[in-house]
Amino acid sequence: MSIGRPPAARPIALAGLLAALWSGWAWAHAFPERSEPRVGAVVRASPAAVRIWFDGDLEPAFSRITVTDSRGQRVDRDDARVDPQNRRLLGVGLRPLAPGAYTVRWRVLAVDGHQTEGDYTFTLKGPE
Ligand SMILES: [Cu+2]
Repeated sequence: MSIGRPPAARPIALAGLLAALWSGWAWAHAFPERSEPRVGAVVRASPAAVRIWFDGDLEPAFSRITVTDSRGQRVDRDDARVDPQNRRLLGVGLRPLAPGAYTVRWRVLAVDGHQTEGDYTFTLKGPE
């Protein structure tokens, strides 16, 4: 079995990811309304945190975000939590990031008892 993959596979994989992402959101019970960084964003400064705002209240004990770099290494601070002042807001702190692509994975339990999950990417652009 080959562990390499042709360069052409990457855009196809990303397109599939986006399709899964949007269809997942459309059918979710608590689904994201917006996020920082935004889905697919290219940012110039290392963000201090990832935050996702949902359309319904979350169960804090079963809602989490992880962020990984292109090698699959965790770059979040493992401190994901629902904001006590806003139970629709889930956030996690980030370590200082190097330029590159990052994947945000979230899994939440809505107060109606339904779990949803998804992922998206953002890119930290290096100096020109
Ligand atoms: Cu539901």
